[in-house]
Amino acid sequence: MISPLQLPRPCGLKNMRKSILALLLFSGLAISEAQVKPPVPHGPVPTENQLKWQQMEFYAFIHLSLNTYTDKSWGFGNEDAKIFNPTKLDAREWVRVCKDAGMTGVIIVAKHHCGFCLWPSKYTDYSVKNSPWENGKGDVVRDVANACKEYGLKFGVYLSPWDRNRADYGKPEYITYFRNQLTELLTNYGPVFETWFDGANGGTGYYGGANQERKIDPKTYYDWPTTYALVRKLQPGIVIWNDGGDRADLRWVGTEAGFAGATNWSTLNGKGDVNWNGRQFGKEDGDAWVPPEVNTSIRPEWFYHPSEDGKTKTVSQLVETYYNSVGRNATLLLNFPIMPDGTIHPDDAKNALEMGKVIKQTFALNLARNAHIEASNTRGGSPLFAPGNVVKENSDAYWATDDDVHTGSLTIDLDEPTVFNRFLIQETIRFGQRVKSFMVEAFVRGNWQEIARGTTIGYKRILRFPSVTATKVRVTITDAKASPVISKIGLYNAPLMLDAPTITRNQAGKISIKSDDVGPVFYYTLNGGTPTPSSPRFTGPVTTDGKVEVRAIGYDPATGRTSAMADENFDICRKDWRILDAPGDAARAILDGDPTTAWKQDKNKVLPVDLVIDLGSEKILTGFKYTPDQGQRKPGVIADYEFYVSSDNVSWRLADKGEFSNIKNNRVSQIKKFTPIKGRYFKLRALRNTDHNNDVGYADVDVITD
Ligand code: FUL
Repeated sequence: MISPLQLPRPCGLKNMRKSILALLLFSGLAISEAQVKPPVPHGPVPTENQLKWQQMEFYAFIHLSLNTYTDKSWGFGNEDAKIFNPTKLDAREWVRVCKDAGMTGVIIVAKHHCGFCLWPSKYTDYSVKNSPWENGKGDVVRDVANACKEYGLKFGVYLSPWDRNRADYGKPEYITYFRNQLTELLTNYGPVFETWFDGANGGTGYYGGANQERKIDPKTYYDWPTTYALVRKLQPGIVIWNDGGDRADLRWVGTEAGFAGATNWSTLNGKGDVNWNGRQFGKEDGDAWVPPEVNTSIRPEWFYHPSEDGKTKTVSQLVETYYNSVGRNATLLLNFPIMPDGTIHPDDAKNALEMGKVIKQTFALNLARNAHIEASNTRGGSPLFAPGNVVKENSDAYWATDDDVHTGSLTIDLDEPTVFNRFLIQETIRFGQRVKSFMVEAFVRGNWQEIARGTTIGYKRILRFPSVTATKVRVTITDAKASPVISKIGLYNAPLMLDAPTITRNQAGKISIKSDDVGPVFYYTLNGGTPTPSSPRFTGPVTTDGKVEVRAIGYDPATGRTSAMADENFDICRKDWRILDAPGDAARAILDGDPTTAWKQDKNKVLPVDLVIDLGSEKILTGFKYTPDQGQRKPGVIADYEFYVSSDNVSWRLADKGEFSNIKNNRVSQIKKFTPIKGRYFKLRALRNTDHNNDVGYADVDVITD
């Protein structure tokens, strides 16, 4: 309050009245501003550690172990420690790549399921100290921790709860061993931002020579609450990742393919089982804050396999992964499989760096930074919660509405026509996650037009759409659990990624063309001609029947750039096909034209196992195509086959038999040709799979006709 002594000196009655009025207004404002309180948190909220972790957004996983030398995904636990010799290992080089790619931390796999330790643990001999690397004096964990310190990245550890080397695995003694190792890792290497407890648990293993199958109950065996307490005591700033057992600080998204659900709640129920939906989308009314982390590898597998050279995710795929993780309220944990010599493969480094460059470039300039913003409602009318806060850089300020206002809009006046194709929005999550849905409109040539819609926001949500040129943008919160609290809004103009598009045809014969980016338009031909921007433009599925060669290019309307050409040959249309002996509709995944969907035979069947398809009418067959399941879990990749043809589904003629060569290492489609043979039914018989068990799976099966 201003005391009477501080009153401005009157100079005439008129001035005095003015001064008093100003004083009243000023003090009135001061009182009302002080009275407008920030919103009250709604539902579960993040801890300080979770908040800091989420701001890290993008960080790395490093997989290097004995598997790197045996070409396996999971070691059995009996591999010789002497094979570990990454002679060119330079952790500073790894961390430099991570930093230059825009990552903020590194999680090193200190011990994978095989039990081999990348640090000289004093509780086992199965570690680097018994390897030739650095004459047994090396410590990979120390090297990474030091490099992280040097480059200003955070450091994290993965310690596999499952240990296939230990004789005591499955007994209570192992838990003491596990905690001792955890204590080493969380005490001797400085601050640790995250610890990762892999869910893969129990099964066959060496177990100190027992060579047994050991089953444990992951819910009870590890006594997680006690381990969590230890972790938090040793590292007060840490977050714990754990999919199995008791709920930790972070959740898995249910897939290692690199995406979280577009609707994404950071909340989950603190107790009880979590299913696919819970992992992918969270639980709107969950009672605990357990945000999602997307973990995926830059190659198909986690460890390095020479057969995956050439399969590094492309820059467009990596950028897509970023939008499907960081852009969906998750973080991105991207893995580098280290090569036997201890280095990151040049392709992996190159694509990660390029991806980082694209992301940096895209989000460098918020085109709304100088905009004038108006809100349909501002909390208590107070400038503290003003709409303009959403474009203030490096500020904790936010826009909030009155408590009883759960919907509302912000109108962003850009002053001049502005081109953009990305919309970014963030909630101030320390008040809880509130928004259930929102819509974005652009003011184009005097009219409002909807350009994007979203469901949840959370920490960060990014929407992509083809470029628009607009003078104003309106964001409307259409539904929320409580009054919205928005910390940031951004408009960006991303350079389009122009890879050759993907062409698919579904069972009905409809052709689809798409690419990993949103924005390119596609031109195509159906007669083998070279597509150009004057060819037909793809605007939606194109119906075809019979054999067809489809060629397509992507085109950026803003720059006139075109992509490389994609070319696909399709044989007869599969609309009349029926898969016999396959209950339910799931087997249709074999015919849907989408190589990412697959169907598996009943797991109780024993090889040989048949897939029988009715083509609907007689055809002259000259070959067939098999595309194996691209997934990681029990794909059932057929290695040896027989192919039969029949006219009546009773008497069968063998058309071809053989092997799908190298299919274990390279799971691409394989085409087999044979002497023409007429028939209405075909039978693909699986004689052996690449894992020598009875699993049989198919992503796609097609025929070649005369
Ligand atoms: C999985 C493990 O089984 C893989 O080998 C890998 O370590 C990945 C990060 O988690 O569950």
